[in-house]
Amino acid sequence: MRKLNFYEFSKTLPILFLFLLVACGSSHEEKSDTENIEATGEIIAELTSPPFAPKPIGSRPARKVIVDMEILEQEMEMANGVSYIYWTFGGTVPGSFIRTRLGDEVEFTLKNHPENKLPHNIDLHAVTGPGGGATSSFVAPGHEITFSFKTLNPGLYVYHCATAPVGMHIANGMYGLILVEPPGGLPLVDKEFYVMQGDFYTKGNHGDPGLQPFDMQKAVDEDADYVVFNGNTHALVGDDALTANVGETIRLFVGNGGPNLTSAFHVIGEIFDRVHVEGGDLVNHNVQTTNIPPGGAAMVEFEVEAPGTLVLVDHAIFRAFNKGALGMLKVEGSENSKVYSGTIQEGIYQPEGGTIQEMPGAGPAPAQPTAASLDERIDLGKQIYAQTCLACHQAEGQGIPSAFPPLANSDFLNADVDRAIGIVLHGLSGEITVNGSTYNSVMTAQTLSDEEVANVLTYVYNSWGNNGTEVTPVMVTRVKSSH
Ligand code: HEC
Ligand SMILES: [Cu+2]
Repeated sequence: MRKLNFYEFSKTLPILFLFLLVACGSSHEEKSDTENIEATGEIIAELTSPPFAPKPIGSRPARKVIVDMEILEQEMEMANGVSYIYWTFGGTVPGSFIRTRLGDEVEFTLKNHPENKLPHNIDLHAVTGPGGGATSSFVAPGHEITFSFKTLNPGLYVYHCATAPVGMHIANGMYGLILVEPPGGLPLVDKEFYVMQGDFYTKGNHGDPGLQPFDMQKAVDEDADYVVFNGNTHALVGDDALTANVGETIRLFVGNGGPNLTSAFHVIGEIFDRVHVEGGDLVNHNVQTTNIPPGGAAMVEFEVEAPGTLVLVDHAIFRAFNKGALGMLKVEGSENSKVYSGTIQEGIYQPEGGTIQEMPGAGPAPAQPTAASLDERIDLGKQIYAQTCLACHQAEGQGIPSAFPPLANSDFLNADVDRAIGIVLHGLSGEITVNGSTYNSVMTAQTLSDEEVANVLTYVYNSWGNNGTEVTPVMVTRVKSSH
């Protein structure tokens, strides 16, 4: 390549300057323009569950878009024989896909199902405003809240719950994607899919059967048991694999909920023709692997030229074959020997990924156990604590300063057992003083059986320096009927 000498270079400078001026000028204009785009008329947003995305916006003008989303806490399968209590936006991990256009006015209603145990909120990275909406959307179980925002920047954005402890809400599956299309929409493709990676932390190791509670320490240590696409190890394999036909153009909306791990997103057997890097305007071409950080996204586009099974992985490859970050795109059609001679054998990756499938089944869920001794009551209570109370009162009952009071060595707890039973049964609000600090917050009523209330409180009373009281179901029933 010929080098410019200084003289030639100085001649090009003014042109360069002019170019920069125009570039800066236009981008400033764009931003103020988007604030002023008028939203006319009203539509109800089409929300879709993964792996599908709603219909493209096409040529529609900016509108008022009504989004109605329900938070559901529910047990679902993490892997064969392994289940987990997921906290979800819309009943799936990732949550429902929201598709908007630049300049839309989104009226967002967030509902927290009455049977949920925890308050939640939503932080949408597409929102310009405090906490991305989180400060306006905090909602307790059995309540709903509405807020609105205008989409000012096109791109693909993550949304997630931002309720303390934030990491735990995200680790339990509270994330999804919201797309803001430019006017006129993204170029049309034949198939679009919605895929989101997440890392999960369980008390047991990868594959240990049964209902697995969240493990806070492993999450802090970033020591994931599962790294998966769309919430579990099998969301995109077998009958649930993505499908396409030879010659089709594909767009993957790929997000990463984290909470911790950056994805080296790669499709085995394909080269990305285009990647909207970080979900923004910058388009890179001919990419093998793209980095997607937690709380980030990318749009990945390619044409499928030959039949066979393409394999979606996190190319930090132990995550794919040993932790679950593996999905499939089955391409059907006639051979194209110009591109590839021979078919990728389907299931070629199964022997390694298959370890997940070979775990012994957990069998039918056992009937609710009744404690026969104090030790058993404490054991059962410990499990309930991990699933129900830990999120707020923390693993060692230490609480969170000025948000959640401690249960460890709590003078308030130890002073009155009937009051403690009442708090778990009916919830608590208003100012209280625990170990000299005041709290003025809300604990929602917990939906537990009398036996469970007895067990969990017995566990608490027999842990962390508390006074060793045994709470029996009879005591719980008595408090209930005296109320
Ligand atoms: C959504 C968060 C949350 C969950 C889940 C939760 N609590 Fe609480 N808890 C609170 C808050 C907040 C307070 C203080 C309320 C106030 O300020 O009036 C509290 C207060 C208490 C108190 C009295 C204060 C103290 O520290 O001794 C007890 C006892 C208690 N909770 C037990 C439990 C038990 C047992 C569970 C599980 C069955 C549980 N809580 C689940 C948030 C929660
Ligand atoms: Cu949440």
